[in-house]
Amino acid sequence: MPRALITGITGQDGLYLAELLLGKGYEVYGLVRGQNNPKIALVQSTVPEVKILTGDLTDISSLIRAFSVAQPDEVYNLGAISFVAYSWENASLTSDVTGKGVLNILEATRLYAGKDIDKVKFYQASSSEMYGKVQQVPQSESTLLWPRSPYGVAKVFGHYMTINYRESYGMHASSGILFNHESPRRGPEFVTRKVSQAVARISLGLQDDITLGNLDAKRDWGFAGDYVDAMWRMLQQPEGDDYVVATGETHSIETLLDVAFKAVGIDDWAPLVKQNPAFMRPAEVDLLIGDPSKAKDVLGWEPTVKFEQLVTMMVENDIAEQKAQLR
Ligand code: NDP
Ligand code: GDR
Repeated sequence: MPRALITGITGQDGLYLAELLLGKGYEVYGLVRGQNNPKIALVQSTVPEVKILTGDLTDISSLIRAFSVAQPDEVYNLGAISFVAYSWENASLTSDVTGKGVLNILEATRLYAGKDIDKVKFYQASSSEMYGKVQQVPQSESTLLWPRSPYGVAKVFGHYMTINYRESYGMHASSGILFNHESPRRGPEFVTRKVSQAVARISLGLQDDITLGNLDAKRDWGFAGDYVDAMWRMLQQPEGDDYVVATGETHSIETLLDVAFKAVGIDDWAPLVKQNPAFMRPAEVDLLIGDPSKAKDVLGWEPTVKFEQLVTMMVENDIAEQKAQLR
């Protein structure tokens, strides 16, 4: 039975990846931070077979300990401070967790492997946020990186450190440059879920309107369930490498609002949407659109959920959740 260690198990991707790996017969270990993390209950109810280990990406000794218990064949580093807006207000912490945390887990992986570097394969959750300022459209594995947030800068550090461990030590280390991916499990601070929750509540008469920031930004949004499959496929290749994972389509926040409101029968959403500069960012990533050709050709990976389907799924899920809370 193959063994996997996942950091960030309590997050959106951690849960989908755990489900995928358990379905393939893996023994799955999940790293959870904090002394009494309230999200342990979520992991236990969603994927009860996962074995929980305590640890933090900023504490290398906790990672070394986790490796000695999990004895993994595959490591998926999904843990991070992942909210871009928060990263300006907590830039140093974001650098420690999202940046240096990657070095900590790479080093723990190397120490665990010892002389047999082929013993373990490593996945790093890199991000389209590393592209930042638009240099090239669509963005591919060779596009220049120009991050526009402390989060993006920290991810660039982790990305190159992963490449460096591959080149220095021959480690099977892969970096997935994943574009935005969403689901009913997306955190409510991110724009898609903020919109799907608000639209659900407005349609049920529980909320009057929604306040957002920049409506012009464009993102390449896919479904998280599809994207964790790409992570697994990367680690099944003979060598580690870097791959863009995206749909190849982009949509603005305005289009997101169009589709979400349409799902509840509202065509004219303008009176229901307010804007507040508090939700604008000091520097914005205006346009993301990925070229997933390499993932398609080498990994045989393709997205299965279209944008409209994804947004409708999220709104319908939130309507059901809101109704359940009313009962
Ligand atoms: P989430 O924000 O949902 O999950 C982040 C996870 O990281 C949580 O489990 C969180 O734990 C954990 N974490 C935070 N701080 C630490 C720490 N100090 N030590 C260990 N774990 C920690 O993110 P997603 O699931 O959406 O994303 C997974 C990864 O992929 C992240 O690295 C993200 O940056 C990256 N990514 C995501 C994309 C997306 O569109 N979703 C696109 C590209 C990259 P806790 O619950 O305790 O806070
Ligand atoms: P992003 O996702 O920054 O792309 O990072 P987010 O959903 O936070 O923002 C997307 C775009 O929407 C605009 N926006 C708003 N965003 C939020 N959160 N709240 C608002 O009210 C709002 N109004 C407009 C933003 O300005 C932005 O342009 C996500 C995270 O999952 C990262 O961890 C990951 O690396 C990248 O996707 C790829």
